Amino acid sequence: MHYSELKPFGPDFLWGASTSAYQVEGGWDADGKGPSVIDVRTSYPEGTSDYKVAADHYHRFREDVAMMADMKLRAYRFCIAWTRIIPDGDGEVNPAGVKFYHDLIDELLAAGIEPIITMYHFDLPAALDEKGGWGNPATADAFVRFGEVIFAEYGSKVTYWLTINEQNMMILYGNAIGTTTLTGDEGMRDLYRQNHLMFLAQARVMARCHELLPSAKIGPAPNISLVYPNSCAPEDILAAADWNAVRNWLYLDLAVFGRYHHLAWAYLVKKGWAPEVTEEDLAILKSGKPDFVAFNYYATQTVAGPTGTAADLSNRPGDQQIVQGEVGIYRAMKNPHLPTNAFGWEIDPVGFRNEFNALWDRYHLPLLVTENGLGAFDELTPDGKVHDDYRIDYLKRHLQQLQLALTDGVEILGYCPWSAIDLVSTHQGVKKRYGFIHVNRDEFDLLDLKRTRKESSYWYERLITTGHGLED
Ligand code: BGP
Repeated sequence: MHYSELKPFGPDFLWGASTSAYQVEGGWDADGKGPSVIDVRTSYPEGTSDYKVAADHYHRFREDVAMMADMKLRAYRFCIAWTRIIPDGDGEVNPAGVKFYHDLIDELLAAGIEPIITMYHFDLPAALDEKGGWGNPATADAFVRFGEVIFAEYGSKVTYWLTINEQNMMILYGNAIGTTTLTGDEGMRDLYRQNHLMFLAQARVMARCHELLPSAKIGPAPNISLVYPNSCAPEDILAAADWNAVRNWLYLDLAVFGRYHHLAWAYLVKKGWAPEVTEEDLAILKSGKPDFVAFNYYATQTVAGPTGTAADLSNRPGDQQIVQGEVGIYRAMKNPHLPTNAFGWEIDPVGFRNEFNALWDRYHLPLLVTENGLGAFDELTPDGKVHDDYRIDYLKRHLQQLQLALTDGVEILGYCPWSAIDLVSTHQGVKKRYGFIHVNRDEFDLLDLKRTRKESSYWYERLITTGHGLED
């Protein structure tokens, strides 16, 4: 639909930016922090850094918050590292870790920035991993207890809580993210069992949050890539419905409705990967309800019917945004209408609007964007600036579509692009930068870690303060 007038952003719209603990903090063993699965990892993708220093936000958070305040951010979405609060995941609470997040939250509130907290962003305590990780039901108990600790500590200061970041990526790319070391059918069965136990943990934590903090709001934060059919061929429509169910709706249907999507369940049964689900599980799943749906959006995906063999299901190397195809399910296609970024991810601003509408239509819960952004090889030029006009263009095109979705009638709480500050990317290290704020370090040379606001941060500030910047 075209409109001659657009709905304005409301005064409470959460203009924010995001990070995660392990990608930005550093201080990986500082002040009693225990190791997470990320810290004990022994290999990283070739040519990429580990996460031990990252952007050193742990030691420089006051300077970072001051820069966010300069940018006039109204929200900051960050993760509380479970291993700072409870170093071994289920034992003693670490007072120094608790203090760090009090200090960070207080600094944000003093600057008028709303904290939005992710409880878990890929960084499982290593001690729990040794005891079976999410595959051990005791991990869910430990997660609920971790939730109780942080709700009690920070609940009077924090309204918005996110349960688990991108549970779907932890399952679909389990070997890459470290959710399992098993491969083949055994690995997939293990992953979908862990997946089920994570849903139980999530439902319990949402219920507990509501009991302890009646005015708090809590929701899941999956990575949603709306799946397009490659054409109007009925086979393509079917394949898109199947892959949408397995990649996207499975995760949100469980979080919101407490049930498995029928196509996703049929897929799990067909593959022999379906977890055991008891009556008690179903009751737990229904007992925890989200107040909103948060989601990370980078791209859409396009699929065709599952013709062909394993060898020609996809012509591109896969990662979280590039599908690979699956025999008997779908064939991955490159969308000829979309450009790609330097890392091969398709750029689809209109897909953002499509996705808002699909999510609102399905769940009718307010939506919060917790990630969206452009990874690029930014350069600090001799004039001391980072001229990331390509990022401004990316963000502008996505926000134009967000405003159209608002006008369509979708309820949108806020926009927190990835990322507030440069950090270590999940797949491509330091050189793939996303931040509004440049951090002066190389992949392996820490240099001086000096912060510099990029041109995009000035554009974003102007948009937040004046409402201008989305005009063509
Ligand atoms: C999401 C993660 C983030 C972040 C982002 C970009 O999957 O939640 O942690 O890494 O993707 O991905 P990448 O760093 O691989 O470019």
